[in-house]
Amino acid sequence: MTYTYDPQNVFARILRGEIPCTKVMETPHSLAFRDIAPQAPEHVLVIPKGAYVTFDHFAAQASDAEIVDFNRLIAQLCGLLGVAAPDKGYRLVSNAGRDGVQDVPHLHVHILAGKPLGRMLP
Ligand code: D5M
Repeated sequence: MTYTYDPQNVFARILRGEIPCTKVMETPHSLAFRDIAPQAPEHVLVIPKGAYVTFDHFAAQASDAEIVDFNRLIAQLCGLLGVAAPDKGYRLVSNAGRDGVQDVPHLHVHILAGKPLGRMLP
């Protein structure tokens, strides 16, 4: 599979410091910041610093260090936000491609939490 990365996408511009974000945490390979249009009381986006378009692109081509860093950051954020399961809980969403209705073509995982989120799948 070939992936074409657009270096002008908004998250690439955030990573380059060209536009601001409300940073929550940063690690050597990843960045977490608040979503500009929150859909829940806690809505944080987690992105790798590398130029990956989707989860499948990242999982296939990123280094083990990047993949571990990204996943551990998500887990740390659940603790930092005070929403770790089973006490409270959260939802992770990663939209990919046309059918996934991905607006920003740089891999991002949404962490949604802070209220009962309702059932997503039947
Ligand atoms: O959703 C992309 C998400 O990215 C959407 O929830 C808004 C968010 N977004 C867009 N621009 C910004 C900036 N500048 N800061 C923070 N959040 C932003 P998806 O449909 O999953 O691609």
